[in-house]
Order: sequence, then C-alpha cells, then structure tokens
Amino acid sequence: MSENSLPRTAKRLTDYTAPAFSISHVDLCFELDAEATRVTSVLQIKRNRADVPLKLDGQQLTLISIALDGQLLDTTDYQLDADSLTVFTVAQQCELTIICDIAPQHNTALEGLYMAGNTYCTQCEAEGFRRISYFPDRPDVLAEYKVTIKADAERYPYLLSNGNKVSEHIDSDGRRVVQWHDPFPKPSYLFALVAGDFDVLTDKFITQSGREVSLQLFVDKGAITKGSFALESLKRAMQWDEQRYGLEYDLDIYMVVAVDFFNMGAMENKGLNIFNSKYVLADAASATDRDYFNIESIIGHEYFHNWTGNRVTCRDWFQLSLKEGLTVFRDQEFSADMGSATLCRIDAVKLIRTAQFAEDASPMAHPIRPEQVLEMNNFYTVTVYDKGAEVIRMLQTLLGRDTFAKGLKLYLQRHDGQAATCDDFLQAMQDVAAQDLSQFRLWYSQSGTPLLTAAQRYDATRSQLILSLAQQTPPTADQAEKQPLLIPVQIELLFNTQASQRHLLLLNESEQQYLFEGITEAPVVVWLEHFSAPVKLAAQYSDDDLLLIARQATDGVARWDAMQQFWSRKIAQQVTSNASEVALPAALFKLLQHWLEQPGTDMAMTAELLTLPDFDTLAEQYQLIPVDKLLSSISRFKQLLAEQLARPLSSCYNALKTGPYQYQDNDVGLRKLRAVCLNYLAQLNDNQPLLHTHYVNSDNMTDTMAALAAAQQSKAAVFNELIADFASRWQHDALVMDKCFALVASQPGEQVFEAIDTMLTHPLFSWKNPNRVRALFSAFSLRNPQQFHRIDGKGYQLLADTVLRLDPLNPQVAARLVTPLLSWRRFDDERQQRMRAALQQIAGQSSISNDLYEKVNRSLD
Ligand code: 0A1
Ligand code: ZN
Repeated sequence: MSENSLPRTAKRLTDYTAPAFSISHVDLCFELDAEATRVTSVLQIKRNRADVPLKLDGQQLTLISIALDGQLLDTTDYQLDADSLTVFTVAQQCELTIICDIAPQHNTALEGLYMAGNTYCTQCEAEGFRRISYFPDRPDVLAEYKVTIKADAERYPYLLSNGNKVSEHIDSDGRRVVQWHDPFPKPSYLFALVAGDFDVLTDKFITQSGREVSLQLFVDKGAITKGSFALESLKRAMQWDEQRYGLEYDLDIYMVVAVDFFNMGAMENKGLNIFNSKYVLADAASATDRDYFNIESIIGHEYFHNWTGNRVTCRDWFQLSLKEGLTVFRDQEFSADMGSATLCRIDAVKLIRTAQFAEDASPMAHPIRPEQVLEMNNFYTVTVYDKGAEVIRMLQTLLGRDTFAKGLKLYLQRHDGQAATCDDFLQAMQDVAAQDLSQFRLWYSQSGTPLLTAAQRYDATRSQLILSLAQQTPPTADQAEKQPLLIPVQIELLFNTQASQRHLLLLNESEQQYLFEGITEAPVVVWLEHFSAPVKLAAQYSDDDLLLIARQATDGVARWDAMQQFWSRKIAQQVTSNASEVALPAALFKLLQHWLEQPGTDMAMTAELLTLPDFDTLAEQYQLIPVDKLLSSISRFKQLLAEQLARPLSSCYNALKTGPYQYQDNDVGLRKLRAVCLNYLAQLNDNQPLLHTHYVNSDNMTDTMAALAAAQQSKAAVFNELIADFASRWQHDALVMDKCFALVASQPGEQVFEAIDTMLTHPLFSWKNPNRVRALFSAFSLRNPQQFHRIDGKGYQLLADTVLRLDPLNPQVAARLVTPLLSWRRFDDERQQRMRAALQQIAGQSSISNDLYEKVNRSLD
C-alpha cells in the first residue's frame, strides 16, 4: 500500500467515544525471524456496546489466519483493509486468535517491531502496536499481557518483555523460549520486546517498604563501563520518587536496554525501558557534562512514567500532556534536586523561549491538549511536553508544594489502573485545594504565548506602590479568539535601603492593579521571577534597573534573565539603528569584569550571566525576523566584549583549574565558565594557540568540545585542523562521530555544504539511523542560522532534499526535520519565496507520509 492512499482526515478530541470492546487478557507468541516473524495473538474479548462489529487496528501485517473461539474464520466473516481488520459477528464474550507475519528487517520507520543492528526491539507509542498485530490500538484499552518469545538460542541469549519472567528453556529446535507475564493491565503502547546479545550491568534497589527490585541494564557488548552512570542515576530516581512523592516501584525487576536505532530519547514501556544509546552510555573520554546531565534526567523521566503514564495512563492521545507535561515537570524537579536548581530552570526557560515560542508562532500552533490531529507522532512537541510542564509548575505555584503533592497522590489513587484525562487530573487538584480551577483549565485548551505588560507607579506622599499588569494573547494559526488566563506572577521588590519583598500576584483579567501600602521608597520590580509563567514580558526597565537586578535579585533565574533582557534591548537598538553603533554603558563592563574577577562558588551561574542570548531566543522577539541584522549585532557585541574584557577573561580562564575529570557540580561549573571565557578569547586573533592548547590538554569530552566549538565559532583556521584530528581519533565511535557531524554541519562558513557532502560518505553515516541524520541535518537547520538562512536559498534546498530522501525511510524523523521551514511567513520576501518553494517541492511529491503531509499542508494553507 502506498502511503498516499492513507486517509488524510484528522481526528478530533470532541469525537471521542469509549471503546466498543474491552480486552482483558492478551497472550502473544513471537517466533523471531528478520524477514518473517510470526506473531500469534490470543485475545480475551468482551463486548461493551451492542450492534457494532469488532474493528481492530493493523498496518503492514500479513494476515495468516483468524479463529473465533477455536473456529477458523473464512474471508466472508471479516473484512481486511489497509489499516484495519473488521470481524462481523462477535458474541458478548469470546476468544480471538490471530496469526500474522511481519518483517522487522525492512522496518526502517522504527515503529512496531524492528531491528536495531542485530537486536530486535519494539517501539509502540503512539500507534506502533498495530504494526505488530491486529488490536484495538488505543490507550484506553488496558489488558494483562503474557508473552512468549522464541529465537535462536545462541544468537539471542536475552529475550525480554514486560513484567516478570515466568520461564526459560531451549526447545528441541535449539530455540530459546522465554515467557513473561506483566500483572499490571496496560495499553498496547506500553508493550515491549527486545531480543539480542548484550553486556549486562546488574544492581538492586530496596524500596521504602523493603522489597528488593533487581535492576538490569543491557548495553552493546564491550560498552559495560559506559553504563554505570545510568544505573546509578536510576537508583537516585527511584529513591527521589519515594522521598518526594511517596511513590514506590511495583514490579520485582526493572530493565533498561540501550539501542542504537531509536526515533526519540527513550520509552517508558512497563518494566522494560528502551533507550536511545545516546542517553545511556557515558564515560569521561566520550561524553560531555551535558550528556551526563541528559542521561540522569531521561533515566529519571522514564522511571517517573511508571506512575505518571503507566499506572495511570491517558484516555486518548489528545491527553498526552497528562503524562508528558507532568513527567517532564517531575524530571525537572528531580534534576533540580540532584544539582543546581537555578541552572535547570534556566535551561527550561531557554527551551520555552526558543522552540516553544516558535511553535506557538508557527502554523503548527496547538494547545498543550491538542484538539485535532492527523498524525499523532507530530504532537510529541515542546508545547505538549515543556509548556505542559510549565502548566504543572504554575499549578504547584498556585497551590503550594504540599497541596500539589497531595493532589498528585489523590489523582494517582483515584485513577490507578485507569486511562484518565487532563480534566481528571485538575479535578483531583481542585478537590484537595478546595480552590476553583475553572479559569486555570484554559491553559489546556488555549494555544499561544501570552504577552504580559507590566508597569509601576510609586506615590511617595502616600507610601503607595501601584503595580499594573495586562495580558494579551495574540491569535495563533489554530485559534483566533483568546481569553484571559490565570497567570501566577512572582515578583520581588528591590529597595535601596531595606530588605527586598517577594510576592505572588494573580492575574486573571485582561488588566489588573495591585496596591502595596507602606512602601517608603520606589523599588525596582523583578517581574516574573523564576519565570513563573510561560509568557513574554514587556516591562519598563532602564539599563541601570536591569544591571541592578542582575546583581541583587534573590532568584538566580531573575539575575540571568535581567542580563538576557539587557542584551535583547541592546541588540534590538542595534537592529533598528541604521549604521550607528549602539554604545554600551561603563557600568556593564564593570559588572562583567567583577564577575570574571570573582566568579564565586556557582561558576555555572556566572557562565550564564556572561553569555549573550542566542539567535533563536532573539528571533522570537520579532514577528518578522531580521536575520542578517541579528546575526551581525550578536557578533559585533561578542567581539566588543572580547576586546574590552580581554584581560579579565584571560585571567579568569587561567585561574580555573580542575583535577582529573569528575561529573560533579563544582567541576561542571568550572568547565562551563572556562568554555565561555575561551569562546570570547577565540574572537581575538592572537588567541588561536589557546584553542590548540585547550584541545590538546583536554582529558575529557567537555573540554574537547569547548575547544572545537570555540574554534568553529571564531571561524578559526585552526578549526579545520582540530576537527580533522577529532574525526580520525573517534572514527569508530558512532556517538562521538555524531558530535563531529554536528560541529561540521553547524560551522558558519559556506564551506559547510561541501563538508556535509563529505560526511555523508563517512563509513558510520547511515540514512537509516536517526541519530546520524539528526546530528548532521538538525545541527545544520537549527544551529547554523548563517548558512541555513542564506539569502540564495541553498540552505532551504538542502533541507528539502534531505526531508524528501528521508520520508520513505522514516517519516517521523523526516517530519521533525522539516519544522524550521514551516515558519516561512516570518522572514523577508526573498527568504519567504525560497522557503515556500522548498515546501512546495515537498508538497508536490505524490506519496509523502501523513507525518509530512500534515505539517507541510498546515504551513502552505
Ligand atoms: N513517551 C516517550 C517518548 C516517545 C514518544 C514516541 C516515541 O515514538 C513515536 C518514542 C518515545 C517519553 O516521553 O519518554
Ligand atoms: Zn515522557
């Protein structure tokens, strides 16, 4: 069946109906074979509604036979089409046995059962189970699974599935036969199977109630030492969830498998998480501090899903944020407790201000609970995940930490073993808080980025401070009308001669005023401290106000944000001032110099304070993005800082020394600050040898990458030399080569096109591996604004060609890759034309996937 014969009608949230049939038990048997795996599925079915036939989802399956209560059916008893199997006459209760064949070897979409190298593995979220067997593949059909796996005993020592292992033996054909049973009813998207040969790291965890859980981490042969950080992270996550929320793990075994071919980061299958190896494997030589951070956070994320996602799942896919927003929030809180809470928050804010604000302004704008979906895979978005987490965070701010934790407990108790909705979650919160959350609910249904306008008036004679807030959400591609939201606005009042005050303002109308009495001097107001809501802010600050906040605010995020706002304004002035150069105040240099001279104990924070906002953050502040002016302003200010602060940058750089590599807060901060200094210093011509020395002296990937990134950004000739050395040193390590591919593809010069072509011929590059493709092409389209947005359209053309090449192999990854082209309306006429031409070329292909079709068509509409 060609992809374009799929129906292209979207599903709507409002069309939800409860399942007509339930399945209490599923018995699955897999006889593994790369070309023809036989899947036998026995379903215990119960009818919930009279007069409807039994319709099961199924795609790309070769049906062998169907039997109803032991009786083979013939072709007049059922109807088969490209996406479903309909059995006409089904009793109130019955047993249906379906046999079909699938071909994992040819599954390049990496959904359903596929081969990751020599390993068989599955990915069933969102709708992948239908590529394994005919089934009501929807999250509100929960069943108890028994799974039997048969495969060649020698080649496949490990045959894994969900739950507890029941038996294992070798049969008379030399096949290993392993049986699993998962006692917890689950939807099909949480089913998993893995078969392969691995190195295994084992450990155990004793739960708070004293149960022993066996922990097993499966990695490629030879990679065992790279797995220990992930396993340690898992134990920390298990303990954290007990301490923070009283949530304990429920099976006797928890398995994590690292595979090299995976569309996303990882997957929370019950008791058997499958991970992209990028988020499991780490050692000092090959992984950066950022890699370590990501591993801990994603290991945590998947573990936390065991309650928020698995024990309580989603009624339908429109409710995705119910599990994802909540679980991202939980993993963010975990990371904050494991390291620097401020740094974690800054990272989260950066993501919202770049990718999420961009999504709101794009043709794919949607609320955190989307209302209309053609291809569900397109809705695993920063809006659903990260804005979803911001919404949960606001709820915690409004209710307080303890009440929020009680609400979570009630929600989990009330819906344990069920498929729930976002409304169910809010109801539980409302019940414990005894607070009306009806206006807050709007955050689930309204898309877009609210703009908050803040002002203040101080009346010295009355000792009164009057703060005013106004909110307005501009229309989005999916929704013209917007209503006022309930927005928690945390503020701090900074005074000259007295201690500061912190308050929480609740904004629930279009405009509101807040009166503070007994205020004896005019304060500087820190608005939206800790980024207490995912909104844009327009406040009347002077340069001095911002520098004061950057020095004095209690909240680290607010200090960093003040610097970001300072630079945004300077860059905006530079963008609009034709020719003349915007001057920077002496007080700025004094402050920056002070930080360099006394970087303090939180060096990572200092590093953030010294870093200019990036292109993407700045771009989101413009409706029409002034690409060239933004790029030249950023580089002008960067150059200026490097020149003006050369001496303190250099002393700071030289003063920072660590011992042998450790992933430990203080060292992470130190490396980060050193990298920032190096990056500035690299702007200065006489500092080229420094890059070389930094690279050569590095005993870890973080420092190595710092040298390479600085060389690349300074357009230094030394970049070519260093990257060549790096590529040859790591030519056999795919995960490190991904870093090399990304550096090559994000180099700002026009040689990038030739360099990408060369990389495509690298022995480790494969169009079938999402990590490789993303390393080259996401780096190019997302981290190389200079070349991607070239005025001649060569960058757009490269992306369109890539997307079209990828779509037949892996539509999900192709559709993610196309994203930067969708926002063509936000660029100047010339770029608009070229971007649109690239999109039209994609749309003009007769058989593009649903994934791509949905995004490209929304954009061209
Ligand atoms: N639920 C996973 C993410 C995930 C989603 C879809 C996938 O394939 C289409 C794979 C993974 C998580 O949030 O970690
Ligand atoms: Zn998740």
